[in-house]
Amino acid sequence: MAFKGLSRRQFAGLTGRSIPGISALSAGSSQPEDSVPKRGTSSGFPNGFLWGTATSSYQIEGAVNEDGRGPSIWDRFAHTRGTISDHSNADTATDHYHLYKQDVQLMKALGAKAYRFSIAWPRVFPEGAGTPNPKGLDFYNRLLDELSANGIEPFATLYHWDLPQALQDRFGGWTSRDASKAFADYAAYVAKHLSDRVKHFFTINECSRLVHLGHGIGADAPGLKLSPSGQNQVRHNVALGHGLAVQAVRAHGRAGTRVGPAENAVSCIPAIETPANIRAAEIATRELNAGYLTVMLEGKYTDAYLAQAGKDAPKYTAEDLSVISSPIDFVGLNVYMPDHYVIAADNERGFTLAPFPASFPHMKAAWLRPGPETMYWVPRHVAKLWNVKSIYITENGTSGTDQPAPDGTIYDLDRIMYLRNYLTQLQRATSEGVPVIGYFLWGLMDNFEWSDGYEQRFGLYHVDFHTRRRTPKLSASFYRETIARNAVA
Ligand code: GBH
Repeated sequence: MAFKGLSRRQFAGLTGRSIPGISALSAGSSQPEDSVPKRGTSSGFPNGFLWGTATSSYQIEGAVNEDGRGPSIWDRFAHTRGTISDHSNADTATDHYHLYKQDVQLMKALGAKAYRFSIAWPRVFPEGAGTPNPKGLDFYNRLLDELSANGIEPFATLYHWDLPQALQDRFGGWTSRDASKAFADYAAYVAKHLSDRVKHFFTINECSRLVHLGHGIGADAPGLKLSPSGQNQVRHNVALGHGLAVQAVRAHGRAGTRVGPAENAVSCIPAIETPANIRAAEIATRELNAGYLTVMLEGKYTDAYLAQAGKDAPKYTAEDLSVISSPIDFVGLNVYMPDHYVIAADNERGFTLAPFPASFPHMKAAWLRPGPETMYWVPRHVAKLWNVKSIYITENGTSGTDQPAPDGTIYDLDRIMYLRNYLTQLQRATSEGVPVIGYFLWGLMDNFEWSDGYEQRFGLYHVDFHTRRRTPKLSASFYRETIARNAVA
């Protein structure tokens, strides 16, 4: 099978142990060495802390024309000349649609007990609304059965940017609140059919990127460059879609189904950790996320947000705001980098944002500035500002050059450095009582990286996009050891 040559020998080689079979790669096989400090609850992560990996449908599935799937805005966008840096698309991507069983084994080999994936709306409703396509849902039934057979808990994202193209054509997608309503209908259908096995749903992945890159600068599908008022309305419609989906999951999911957002909150870090800067960073967090987490958790737009928008403010009703702020069970946070270092200031806002010096380092992706303390401050601010009781880190990771060395191994030491430092800061947070209860590493494997095509690799597993073969990078061993060391029986 496609697993051959992959991981066993390489994993064994990397860990200096002979590992006879795939199953032996799971968490149990990897006991801490004597020299490695044993982490109990005092020095490690809390009991029951969930370790997982994450992916999204369009980035990995491929099979875009199979089993009745309809086109999404990302199919259209990727097939438009000049949108994707390497002129690729995700027609095949990692071919996860066909290789999902193998991919579940990749998770199992890490000892990961949770998996965050997204459901492709255009598989379930090829036209976006109306008649569902049972064959599309069946793929997720197969995946869920496979995860369950391997002891991996599913966390499903309802929307990771692959809007059915039909809805873009019919009413302009998220520029219309009809999209928010169609999203709720789709969420209701998915919750009804999958909540026997999926206990945790995320509504929308990264509202802010969907709004800004998709409808502001046009770098993501649907490639629009709307006016400020147009963008503000999209932002509101997306938030409304989140709220309506929360209600739909509650109404149609089985008792005990949990739901929340998966946001890449604008991250505000105290430049120096003084009480005044920490307070300023909290204020900045609330203001700079006004159209996203703030409205979801407070049920109102901040005065500063509305004042700044002026005549371009979105049109909404009081009822909208109460829908948007429907109670959620947890907040999911995608944490990659510091967006702003904050300094307290005696001005109207109460803070200033320090400019980044040109010499500030970045990972392979130019936007990805490493700032491990982001992993501490973002969940801490969210828990403190809004009294949030449960937080999942829904994404964290980095791309790298990931070239195999002459011995065939991918020594992705930059990724390991990044992860080690971020996880140390995560542990700082949990040890201080910040209620983070799980962590999903992005990503399980290299994938279609949106407008970067296949040029940015974020996976723990390397994917050869000609053969689709998966090979663990050194960071896969790092993550496996991390999980094993922190697995508290
Ligand atoms: C995540 O977003 C996505 O959820 C995931 O699908 C993706 O694979 C992963 O990142 C890795 O990129 O080009 O200067 O405009 C991460 C947060 C915020 C990162 C917006 C890219 C755009 C920077 N993203 N940012 S720029």
